[in-house]
Amino acid sequence: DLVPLGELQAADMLQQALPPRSRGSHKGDFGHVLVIGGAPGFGGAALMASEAALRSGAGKVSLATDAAHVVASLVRSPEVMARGVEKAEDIRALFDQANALVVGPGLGRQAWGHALWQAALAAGLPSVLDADALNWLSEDATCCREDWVLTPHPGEAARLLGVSGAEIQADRRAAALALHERYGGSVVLKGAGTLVADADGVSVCPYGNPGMASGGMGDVLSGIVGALLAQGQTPGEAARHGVLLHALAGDAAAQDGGERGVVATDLASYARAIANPRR
Ligand code: NPW
Ligand code: AMP
Ligand code: MG
Repeated sequence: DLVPLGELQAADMLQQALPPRSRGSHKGDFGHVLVIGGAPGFGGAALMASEAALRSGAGKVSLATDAAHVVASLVRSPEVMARGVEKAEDIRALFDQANALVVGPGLGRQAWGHALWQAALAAGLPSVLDADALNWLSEDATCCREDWVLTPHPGEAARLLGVSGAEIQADRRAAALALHERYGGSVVLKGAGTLVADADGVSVCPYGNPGMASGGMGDVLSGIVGALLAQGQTPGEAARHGVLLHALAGDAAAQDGGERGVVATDLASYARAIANPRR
């Protein structure tokens, strides 16, 4: 339960709960995340998700994105195996190597994004669905899986339930539970006081701050949760621990210089410091 802990206690608990790294471990022990997203104009979202997955301990990270974004990804994060994909067949071979997917950051609402969404769904791997994957989920009315984590903001939640954003915000707990009922899995309803709802009940994250109200923050969260899924956490664990790590990192970033101007790529260094015990 995320509620009663102070920040330091929460960080201690998180360190205990994150996948351990034994002395003899190798990259194959920490999973392989495949991020699928980045339509023209939204390349940064997929890059931020893949970088966040790497920085959250994933052993390997691949990125399937529009070909125009491959060079930028290689320059920014050469550790990420970035592939330009034109059509769904281009990513099928990548599914064999991955053990968790992050689908949706910057995926877009055009035919390209829809084809990749459908291929990702058919892969049957544990998945984080964010951003445009949630929009496709609402349109295709797909139901239900227990091995996915849905990370809607209130606007995306409204589309998924066919109601207004104001109705979501009027009773966030009921909305999170309704999303779980309708779509299964672990549901992360983002925003101040992020909720996680699934078969284990509803948790609220008391951390995070308005400095996090800037583009890309949700894309970073999806990469963090994907990395925890790939490292063997259950969807419920990955959702709760990922939300906590993201919010504590956002708070550390805001404490270090103020809320205004915190950007999504700032979070990685703080998340790393929080996720690792002090030496
Ligand atoms: P309003 O009108 O602002 O009050 P969209 P998106 C509402 C990519 N990105 N509380 C909001 O409400 C993403 O990954 C790429 C209440 C509005 O109605 C996606 O693929 C970036 N309402 C794509 O862009 C950086 C809230 O939801 C609607 C709310 C579109 O994603 C940016 C907006 O949602 C971005 O991540 C809240 N807390 N939050 C990049 N650098 O490449 C949102 N709403 O239409 O789904 O647009 O979230 O920007
Ligand atoms: P997105 O809208 O998909 O980029 O996601 C925004 C991320 O930043 C989510 O994880 C939100 O919970 C977080 N966030 C945005 N605004 C706030 C806020 N005022 N307080 C706490 N967290 C926030
Ligand atoms: Mg988002």
